[in-house]
Amino acid sequence: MSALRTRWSVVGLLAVCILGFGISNESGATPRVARQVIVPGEDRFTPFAITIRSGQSVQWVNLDTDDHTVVSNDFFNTAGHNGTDVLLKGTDSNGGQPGTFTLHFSHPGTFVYFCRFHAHLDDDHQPAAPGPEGGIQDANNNFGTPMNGIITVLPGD
Ligand SMILES: [Cu+2]
Repeated sequence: MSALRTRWSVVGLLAVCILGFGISNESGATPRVARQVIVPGEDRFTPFAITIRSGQSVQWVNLDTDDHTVVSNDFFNTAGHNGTDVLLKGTDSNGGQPGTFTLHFSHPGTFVYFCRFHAHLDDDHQPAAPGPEGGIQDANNNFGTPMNGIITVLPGD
């Protein structure tokens, strides 16, 4: 369990350190999309980790031909939107257009999520790769990486 906590602490720290520069300062009353998470033509979310401020929104854009999903991992999720389970249509099932989905985050925390088509949660609530039927194949032909991501929501300005 301590290894589990350490792993997620590292993920959160990396998100803050590496992606903190990507925080945009936007003015205006209406919430606007601060960051996008792209599904390229393969089974992954990119970037894996992003950081936003409370009051900002994130938009997922599925550029793949296949459908994917955004599912909240409620065991780790502290940023709201528990129970999220949304189909992110691929271009094949969406008239040639990328499927999109937007969430607005109104308080700090982490939003940990996965695609239930290309990952599942193990006994420790960690996303696990589904094997050759899905997930990300590396250069050595292993399918060790589940399709998942994390959003760190920092306090607002
Ligand atoms: Cu997927």
